[in-house]
Amino acid sequence: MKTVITFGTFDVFHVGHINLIQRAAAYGDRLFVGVSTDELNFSKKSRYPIYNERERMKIVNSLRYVNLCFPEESLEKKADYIKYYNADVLVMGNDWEGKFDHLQELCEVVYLPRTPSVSTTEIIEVISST
Ligand code: C2G
Repeated sequence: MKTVITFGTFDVFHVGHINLIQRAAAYGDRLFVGVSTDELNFSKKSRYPIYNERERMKIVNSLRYVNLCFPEESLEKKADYIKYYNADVLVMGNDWEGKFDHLQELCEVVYLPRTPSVSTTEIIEVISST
């Protein structure tokens, strides 16, 4: 049983998110997803997500590719989550390229290309300007 783990905010869920999740799931037999908490987002981006963490986790948890969903409370806790969930592969979008190479001592680390031309930030900008 090969376990894949990935992390993200998944705010205003869009096709780029599902492409990443679908490809991540294909790396193993089950996929566990850490969803960034509202506080983690605030500390990184100085704003809260549009959808709160309960809503974002409900969306991610309802996807057929996802076997388990948990709150990601700190970017620095990735090693702890990998060990706790016995993950064999960490998959991240390539906006994080190289950032988690040190975790290769715990599991395989894979960076996947992002889906071009779609982002939560742009969606929010378009909606707020109309
Ligand atoms: N993604 C993608 N293509 C896009 C947009 C996003 O492949 N057009 C991927 C990202 O690379 C990431 C995942 O979808 O792997 C979730 O994206 P975000 O919600 O933007 O996640 P982020 O805030 O970068 O993650 O430990 C990571 C943190 O949880 C934060």
